[in-house]
Amino acid sequence: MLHKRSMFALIPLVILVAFFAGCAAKTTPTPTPSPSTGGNAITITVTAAGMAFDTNSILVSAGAHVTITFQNNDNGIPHNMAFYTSAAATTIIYQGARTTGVSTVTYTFDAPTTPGTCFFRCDVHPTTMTGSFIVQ
Ligand SMILES: [Cu+2]
Repeated sequence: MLHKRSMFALIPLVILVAFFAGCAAKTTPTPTPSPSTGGNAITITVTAAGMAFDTNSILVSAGAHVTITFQNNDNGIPHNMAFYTSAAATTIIYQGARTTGVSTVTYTFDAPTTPGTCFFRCDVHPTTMTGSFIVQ
Protein backbone atom coordinates (compact mmCIF):
# COMPACT_ATOMS: atom_id res chain seq x y z
CA MET A 1 0.00 0.00 0.00
CA LEU A 2 2.77 2.36 0.95
CA HIS A 3 4.71 1.39 -2.20
CA LYS A 4 1.70 2.09 -4.43
CA ARG A 5 1.22 5.55 -2.91
CA SER A 6 4.85 6.45 -3.63
CA MET A 7 4.40 5.52 -7.28
CA PHE A 8 1.42 7.84 -7.61
CA ALA A 9 3.37 10.61 -5.96
CA LEU A 10 6.14 10.22 -8.50
CA ILE A 11 3.93 10.57 -11.59
CA PRO A 12 3.27 14.34 -11.34
CA LEU A 13 6.98 14.92 -10.69
CA VAL A 14 7.93 13.01 -13.86
CA ILE A 15 5.39 14.97 -15.90
CA LEU A 16 6.67 18.22 -14.45
CA VAL A 17 10.29 17.39 -15.34
CA ALA A 18 9.30 16.34 -18.85
CA PHE A 19 7.36 19.58 -19.29
CA PHE A 20 10.26 21.81 -18.32
CA ALA A 21 12.72 19.78 -20.38
CA GLY A 22 10.49 20.26 -23.43
CA CYS A 23 10.23 24.00 -22.93
CA ALA A 24 13.94 24.42 -22.59
CA ALA A 25 14.58 22.42 -25.76
CA LYS A 26 12.08 24.42 -27.79
CA THR A 27 13.25 27.80 -26.54
CA THR A 28 15.87 29.35 -28.80
CA PRO A 29 17.59 32.60 -27.88
CA THR A 30 16.08 35.61 -29.65
CA PRO A 31 18.74 37.87 -31.18
CA THR A 32 18.66 41.38 -29.79
CA PRO A 33 18.21 43.89 -32.63
CA SER A 34 21.03 46.37 -32.82
CA PRO A 35 20.27 49.83 -34.17
CA SER A 36 23.70 50.16 -35.74
CA THR A 37 23.36 47.00 -37.81
CA GLY A 38 19.97 47.76 -39.32
CA GLY A 39 19.59 47.41 -43.06
CA ASN A 40 19.38 51.15 -43.33
CA ALA A 41 22.85 52.28 -42.30
CA ILE A 42 25.14 54.39 -44.44
CA THR A 43 28.72 55.52 -43.99
CA ILE A 44 29.96 58.59 -45.87
CA THR A 45 33.26 60.41 -46.02
CA VAL A 46 33.22 64.18 -46.56
CA THR A 47 36.33 66.32 -46.88
CA ALA A 48 36.66 70.06 -46.35
CA ALA A 49 39.60 71.60 -48.20
CA GLY A 50 40.27 75.07 -49.60
CA MET A 51 37.24 76.40 -47.73
CA ALA A 52 34.89 74.02 -49.55
CA PHE A 53 33.25 70.65 -49.08
CA ASP A 54 34.15 68.01 -51.64
CA THR A 55 30.43 67.41 -52.25
CA ASN A 56 27.35 69.60 -52.52
CA SER A 57 24.87 66.75 -52.27
CA ILE A 58 24.44 63.92 -49.77
CA LEU A 59 21.82 61.26 -50.39
CA VAL A 60 20.47 58.91 -47.70
CA SER A 61 17.42 56.74 -47.15
CA ALA A 62 14.67 57.94 -44.86
CA GLY A 63 15.43 57.01 -41.28
CA ALA A 64 18.93 55.81 -42.15
CA HIS A 65 21.53 55.56 -39.44
CA VAL A 66 24.14 57.92 -40.88
CA THR A 67 27.83 57.84 -40.06
CA ILE A 68 29.97 60.61 -41.55
CA THR A 69 33.72 60.67 -41.39
CA PHE A 70 34.48 64.36 -41.70
CA GLN A 71 38.01 65.24 -42.74
CA ASN A 72 39.04 68.88 -42.30
CA ASN A 73 42.15 69.49 -44.37
CA ASP A 74 42.25 73.26 -43.86
CA ASN A 75 45.13 73.80 -41.48
CA GLY A 76 44.15 76.02 -38.55
CA ILE A 77 40.61 76.61 -39.84
CA PRO A 78 37.53 75.34 -38.02
CA HIS A 79 34.75 73.64 -39.98
CA ASN A 80 31.80 71.46 -39.13
CA MET A 81 28.83 69.84 -40.80
CA ALA A 82 25.36 70.78 -39.67
CA PHE A 83 22.12 69.44 -41.10
CA TYR A 84 18.91 71.43 -41.20
CA THR A 85 15.41 70.80 -42.49
CA SER A 86 15.79 73.67 -44.96
CA ALA A 87 18.25 76.31 -46.19
CA ALA A 88 16.72 78.71 -43.69
CA ALA A 89 18.73 76.70 -41.15
CA THR A 90 16.21 77.23 -38.40
CA THR A 91 15.44 73.60 -37.54
CA ILE A 92 18.43 71.42 -36.77
CA ILE A 93 18.49 67.77 -37.76
CA TYR A 94 22.01 67.24 -36.49
CA GLN A 95 24.79 69.69 -35.69
CA GLY A 96 28.27 68.22 -35.82
CA ALA A 97 30.96 69.59 -33.55
CA ARG A 98 33.40 72.07 -35.05
CA THR A 99 36.87 70.77 -35.64
CA THR A 100 39.99 72.75 -36.48
CA GLY A 101 42.10 71.32 -39.26
CA VAL A 102 43.91 69.33 -39.98
CA SER A 103 41.65 66.82 -38.21
CA THR A 104 39.04 64.11 -38.59
CA VAL A 105 35.82 63.63 -36.65
CA THR A 106 33.01 61.11 -36.90
CA TYR A 107 29.39 62.21 -36.82
CA THR A 108 26.53 59.77 -36.27
CA PHE A 109 22.84 60.57 -36.38
CA ASP A 110 19.56 59.29 -37.76
CA ALA A 111 18.17 60.83 -40.94
CA PRO A 112 14.60 62.16 -40.91
CA THR A 113 12.01 59.47 -41.50
CA THR A 114 10.13 61.67 -43.97
CA PRO A 115 11.64 61.97 -47.46
CA GLY A 116 12.52 65.43 -48.68
CA THR A 117 15.33 67.75 -49.63
CA CYS A 118 17.06 69.11 -46.57
CA PHE A 119 20.19 71.18 -46.22
CA PHE A 120 23.67 70.98 -44.82
CA ARG A 121 26.34 73.58 -44.26
CA CYS A 122 29.40 74.49 -42.30
CA ASP A 123 28.18 76.75 -39.51
CA VAL A 124 31.46 78.67 -39.55
CA HIS A 125 31.10 79.45 -43.27
CA PRO A 126 27.32 79.26 -43.71
CA THR A 127 27.10 81.03 -47.08
CA THR A 128 29.96 79.38 -48.92
CA MET A 129 30.03 75.81 -47.60
CA THR A 130 26.56 74.45 -48.26
CA GLY A 131 24.82 71.51 -49.90
CA SER A 132 21.65 69.50 -50.29
CA PHE A 133 20.88 66.73 -47.83
CA ILE A 134 18.50 64.54 -49.77
CA VAL A 135 16.37 62.08 -47.83
CA GLN A 136 14.55 59.58 -50.03
CU1 LIG B 1 33.80 75.92 -42.65
